[in-house]
Amino acid sequence: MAWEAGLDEQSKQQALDAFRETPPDGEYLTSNTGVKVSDDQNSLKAGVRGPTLMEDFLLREKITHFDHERIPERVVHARGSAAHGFFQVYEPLADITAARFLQDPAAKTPVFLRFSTVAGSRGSADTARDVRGFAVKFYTEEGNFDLVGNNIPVFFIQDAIKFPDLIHAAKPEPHNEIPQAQTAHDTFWDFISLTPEAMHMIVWVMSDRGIPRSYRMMEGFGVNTFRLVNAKGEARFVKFHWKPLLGVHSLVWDEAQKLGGKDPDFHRRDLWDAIEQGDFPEWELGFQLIEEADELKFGFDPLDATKIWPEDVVPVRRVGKLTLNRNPDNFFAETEQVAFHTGHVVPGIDFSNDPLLQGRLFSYLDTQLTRLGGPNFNEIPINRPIVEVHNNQRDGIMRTTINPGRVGYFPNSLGGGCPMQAPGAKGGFVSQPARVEGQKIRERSPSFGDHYSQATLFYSSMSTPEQEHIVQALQFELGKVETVAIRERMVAHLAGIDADLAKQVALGIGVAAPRKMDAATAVKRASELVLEVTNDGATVGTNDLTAAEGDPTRKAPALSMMDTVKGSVKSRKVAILAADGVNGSEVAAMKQALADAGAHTKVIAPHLGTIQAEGSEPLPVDMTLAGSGSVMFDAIYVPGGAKSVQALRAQGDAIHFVNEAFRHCKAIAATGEGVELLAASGIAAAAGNGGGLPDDPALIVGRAAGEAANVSKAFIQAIAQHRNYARQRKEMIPA
Ligand code: HDE
Repeated sequence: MAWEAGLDEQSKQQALDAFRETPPDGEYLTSNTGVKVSDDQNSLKAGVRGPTLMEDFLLREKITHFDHERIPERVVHARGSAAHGFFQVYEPLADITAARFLQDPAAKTPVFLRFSTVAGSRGSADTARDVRGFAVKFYTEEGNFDLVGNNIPVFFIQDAIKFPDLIHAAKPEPHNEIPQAQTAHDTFWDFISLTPEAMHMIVWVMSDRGIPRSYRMMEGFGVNTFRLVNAKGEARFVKFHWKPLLGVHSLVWDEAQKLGGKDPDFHRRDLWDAIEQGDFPEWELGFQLIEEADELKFGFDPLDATKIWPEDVVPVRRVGKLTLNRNPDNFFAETEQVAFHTGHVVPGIDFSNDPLLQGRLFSYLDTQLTRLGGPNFNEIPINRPIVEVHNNQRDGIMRTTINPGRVGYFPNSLGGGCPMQAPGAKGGFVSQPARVEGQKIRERSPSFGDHYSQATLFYSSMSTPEQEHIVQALQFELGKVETVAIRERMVAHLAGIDADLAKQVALGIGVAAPRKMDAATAVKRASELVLEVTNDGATVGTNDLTAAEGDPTRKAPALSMMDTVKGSVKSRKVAILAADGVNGSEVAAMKQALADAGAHTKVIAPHLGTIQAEGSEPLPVDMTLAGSGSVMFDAIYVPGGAKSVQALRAQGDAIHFVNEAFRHCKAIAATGEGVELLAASGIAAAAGNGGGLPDDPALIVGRAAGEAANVSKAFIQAIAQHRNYARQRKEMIPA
């Protein structure tokens, strides 16, 4: 038979198995009502060449189900990936919260964590410049707690009423639905340039935090201020943090854009592969706490979501660890149908009056009604709590619970009074009493009025390469804005953040740099603000900044990614460039050294299958030069073998591979004749001393046979530094 030609025995058997008559596990194909289906390949027709019959209930059921497969995508955070795991607290936290899942270090609380981008549609690329969602569902013994956060600790706006405008401005423009998953367009910057409170968040999004290397290498933040309440009823304000044990690392912008084409699923694949390979991602949960009595003692208002609580002023206490260890079985059933809600809290966790949080408390429940079709979304397996649900809510679309009996109300006597209310002492949720008084008023508290100090703090705390990246990001984004007045308005705001930042961006986008004076007069600083205001707007005092907050030259070390966790190559990906004739023992030694250190390697060659290796068995090829790219890897290695290197030198793709990795500041190693490929690429000129190759800690070469061990050691050290951003003259490399 023609279909068998060229197939090996195993493939032939698999093809035959697909059509055999007795399933190995006894599971026959059925309709949704359980009727076994005898033929799922042909519809019911009047004669083999005749029309299809309406009677075909199997065809109609299958097609109808298919027609309704899509549900509305999330209005924001539509593109996401998720995984299962567990959370363990380090020590009992009874002194600060009554939440039971935060008491027993031996207990493992199951979690489901969904990461996302905000602006793009479900099918958009992972590596767009954007905020990343970081939403955790804890399935606790006291019900579900959702910590719905982002990878950036502040937000664009202070009041929820502005959210639809922000999102309308950021999404593709409504007349032509362009651009997808990008903020580099007029409507976004029009809105931002008219919204000074967004400036702090803007510098974060334009920084490298907007293009993470991996979901596994991002921080997470609850953003809004919550309250923790202990069993004695004592409350404290809290900000939630997630600290990745792999450190915080990013892509570079050129790489992020190329990955959008080469591998739009880059982050999704990275998360999936890491978990499959046993490289379980881990984060520590952290709390920043402010006593209620100290609410107004800082240079920021704790209710203002556009402000951080600088970690040098309010330290982060690490209280436990989250581990992701299982990929979902079904994307739709779990990742797509999971429904997070800021209002899903457990006793011991309560809200603050942050006006952004207050609006979110309404929005998340409301949106699930449309997205998941009705009020029963908590019955979907991924949303179901691990504890039993007893209440008098009934019916509705897709109700699956079957409530027996005739009692569906409270109080009742016919049901023995059940289900009964649980007082606080029995674990019932009791809202923390708080005094509320004030004028009914549509106004912002004056204590929310400083929109620039923390943006300045962020920018000043960056290292030089990080500052350069912010300038380049703003030049790119604002360079796409056609309306000159919007570009000018933005540059004026930037001058309020940093005069030099404004000057550099202005130059790149062809507008005049504003005079420093203009910006300074437009900007209110925390030190000038009256921070102590009562709920009805009356002023009761002025703010005293702590010495650290008042220092204009201050840097907040936690903001820069340069001092993040480094030193490990665990789960990093290394490309080995090779062709026929590659030195097999060099490849084997490097692979072994990298594997021992926890990194993963892929052999990249001109064709798939195997390549001949000198001195060893043929080497299986993982990817082709044309089907991969340096952007998919953290580092590259070029082994020796005269014939292999000669073949690679003749391939533009191989030269490009090297150039691009160099341009993106990645670690590059070569041994034996492999060094000649580096010398033949553009990097020799950029490196300064030509074929001798450079004095660059992330460029490691060993020509002599005995040097391989030293090379692998230095290579591993360089990969563990993530990038060598200080690499000189990288801009001259065309990549
Ligand atoms: Fe959301 N947000 N948001 N948001 N948000 C949604 O809920 C909303 C905000 C965040 O993986 C929606 O189920 C309002 C801040 C994440 O399923 C919606 C406001 C933060 C996710 C919604 C905000 C977030 C969402 C859309 C301003 C960081 C994805 C689909 C008041 C702390 C969760 C959905 C997932 C999703 C509304 C602001 C994080 C419409 C009104 C601040 C991670 O309800």
